[in-house]
Amino acid sequence: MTDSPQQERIIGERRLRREDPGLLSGENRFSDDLVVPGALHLVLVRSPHAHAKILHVDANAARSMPGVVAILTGQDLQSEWAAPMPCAWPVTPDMKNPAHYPLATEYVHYAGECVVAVVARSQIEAVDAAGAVIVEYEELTPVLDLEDAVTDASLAHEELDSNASFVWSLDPNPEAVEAAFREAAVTVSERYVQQRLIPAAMEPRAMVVVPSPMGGDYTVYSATQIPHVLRVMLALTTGIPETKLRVVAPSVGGGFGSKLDVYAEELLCLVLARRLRQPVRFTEERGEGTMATIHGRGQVQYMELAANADGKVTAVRVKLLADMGAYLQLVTPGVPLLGAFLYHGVYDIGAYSFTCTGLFTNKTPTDAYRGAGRPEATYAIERAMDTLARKLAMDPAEIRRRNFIAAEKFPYESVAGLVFDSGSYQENLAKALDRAGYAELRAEQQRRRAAGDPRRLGIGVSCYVEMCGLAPSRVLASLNYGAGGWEAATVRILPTSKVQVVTGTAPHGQGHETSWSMIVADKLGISPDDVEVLHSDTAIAPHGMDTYGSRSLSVGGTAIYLATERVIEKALKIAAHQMEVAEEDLEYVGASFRVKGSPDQQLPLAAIAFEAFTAHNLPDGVEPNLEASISWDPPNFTFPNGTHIAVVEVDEETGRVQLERYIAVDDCGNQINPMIVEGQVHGGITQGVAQALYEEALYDASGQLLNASLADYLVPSAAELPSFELGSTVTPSPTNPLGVKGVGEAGTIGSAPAVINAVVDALADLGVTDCPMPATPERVYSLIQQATAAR
Ligand code: MCN
Repeated sequence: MTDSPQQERIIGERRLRREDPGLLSGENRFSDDLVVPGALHLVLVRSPHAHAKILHVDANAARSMPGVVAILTGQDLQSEWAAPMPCAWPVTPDMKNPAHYPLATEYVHYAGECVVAVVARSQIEAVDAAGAVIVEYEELTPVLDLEDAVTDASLAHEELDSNASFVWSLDPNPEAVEAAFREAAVTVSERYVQQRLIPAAMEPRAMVVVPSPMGGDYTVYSATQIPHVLRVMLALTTGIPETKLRVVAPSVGGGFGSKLDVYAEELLCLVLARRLRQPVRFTEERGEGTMATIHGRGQVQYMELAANADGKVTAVRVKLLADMGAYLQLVTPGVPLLGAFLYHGVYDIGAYSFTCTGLFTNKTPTDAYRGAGRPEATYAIERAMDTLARKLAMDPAEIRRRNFIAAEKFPYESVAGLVFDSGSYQENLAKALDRAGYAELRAEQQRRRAAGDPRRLGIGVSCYVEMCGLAPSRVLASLNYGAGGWEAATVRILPTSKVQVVTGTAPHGQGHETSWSMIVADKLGISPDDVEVLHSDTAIAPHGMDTYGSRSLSVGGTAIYLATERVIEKALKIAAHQMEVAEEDLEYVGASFRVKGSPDQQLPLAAIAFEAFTAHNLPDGVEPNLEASISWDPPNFTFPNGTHIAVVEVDEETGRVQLERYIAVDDCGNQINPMIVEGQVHGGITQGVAQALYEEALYDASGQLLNASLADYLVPSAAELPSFELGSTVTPSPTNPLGVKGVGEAGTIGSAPAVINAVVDALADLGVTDCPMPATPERVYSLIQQATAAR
């Protein structure tokens, strides 16, 4: 039996997100909204120093303050832990990973680290008592700069003999790389800095742990992207059996990777609830979250290209210093690896070498932030391609065209060992250039230059490919990742023919309820409104790998699709039995089974669902109920790709960069809901533009975060941005039956290099060849001054 072509398609429709009314009306409940009678409040005394020895904690005065229930130090809680805080990605066998506990015991390693837990009956009482706790420290020299860290002149962790946590290399053919550089007509050698970014999700982290009144069981409500993984990690770290833990992620207001983690506060709330036998809650303050929630990026990239005289790149060599921050969080060391395979970008290159040194510093730990490794890789190759074009006096679009992996080469085995599924990079570029009116933009740029117009025009092109859809479990094993990459789904048709979908994905802004209902409705020929999607509660959806790495559609959506297919297969058996015809004589059209060639003879799915429920007349060997469960492990990643073009105006007199236009052509394979796709691309582009122009976590010489509040850390809003001009190409992925690729990170991956390429392009005739991120007016102005002085 196959789908009938007559079936009305729902996949591909622009449908409004069913999630939004609840979010927009304030009806939805976030973790901090949950009313839990009798809940105690946890407030943390945090280290004010980046690196120090704890000499003494004096909590006597605080203990006698009103409402205080408990004040506990790291030593007091040490017996609560079955294991240190988890890092699930030991990228090398000899990776150094200093033991990390929720409360520091002897030393602190970043400003903001938790030192003392204060529990009181109200938030205000806990805050007051925390203010009365006196901690004496002996300050130690902090390690703050990555290029200093690599010298080991000072150590971030006193017990280690080096700041390096690991060195990881991918060097399939070193001789070929050497030869390519030896024989190159032209080489590029650049140093780029990926500044630290603060994820700044709209909802700060919040959690409440509720012990069951009978004792022994705990429900953990947390603003997390990973309820399933969190449950496993909470069990391993606290010794509480997994069976006694239920993790629920209520509505979650964004994460961007920052909620893909196991945090000290989650562990503390859990063990305090166990110890005190009462619910315990914690909600971070924004200024606290900017220090205590993970940061993103934080890399220094040494990027080299070898090329021949006509611009064909022959080798890419990358050396990376990656800032782990003070500790390895859940996937910290793996973040650079997600980019390690992609520094050659969309180009067909013969020789490749990548080495990454992961270094400890006395700063907030880093971890996955939207794109995780792939924006960094794309930035390096796309900036370097522009430099190469400039050296060869070629147009940036032309040099890209000459190097693209040709459309007919897919599936394409890359020099780094990946198999890219599908793509048409030429078409992406052509569409984007056309949409931008590239030739006219270049003419306008020349006109302004000739006229000495201080409003300089810059055009930046960036082409990207990413690997997402994490991930084939076997590949994850080869990278030493501590979990699988499958996803689970159950599809069940209830007696009244309403459909329930249970998914292991954990949406936090991506619109899964809408998308998953569309996949099922499309397959079953019913209305999406008849499909309920259940998620983010381990009691309801016991299996899952959660949401990150733009995996949810290509892995989780596929699992749902396959489970729906199985339900139809079972329904077919029942229908054939009821109708007394052979299975192969039936076709499924418009939510009914009908006899091929006799459309009047049909049995609706609704009738079969009821039959499966009463089980009065089922065929032999067919179990009651219309339900199927799947755990699907993808055979490969998916490889979304695209071309982005930024058009900026740089004011020569002030250094101000205005993003005038932004054109993006993305290929995420077949689109389930183009409106959601566009929304994802909008958000992603905004985050990449933010890195290019606005955001940077700034530290002073003692390791204090200088812009810990959102008054100082500039997160752009719609007011700073033009209306994005979006287009797409579609090369369906052959790795899954839906033909889909991820889109959740694509915008972020393509955008920062497009914007910086545009800024440098605007100033190139002055002799400017690079502009570090973020391209603040001050920075751009001083580049203009230096370039003008050097002329
Ligand atoms: N989609 C589609 N057709 C495609 C691809 C995707 O209709 N070809 C839809 C999907 O059905 C889904 C959405 O787009 O509704 C995103 O799907 P996918 O690309 O699979 O990404 P995930 O759902 O796994 O989301 C994770 C991704 C990541 S890694 C980050 S970081 C991120 C992002 O999503 N964080 C977000 N988008 C975010 N959006 C919001 N609002 N908040 C965040 O924290």
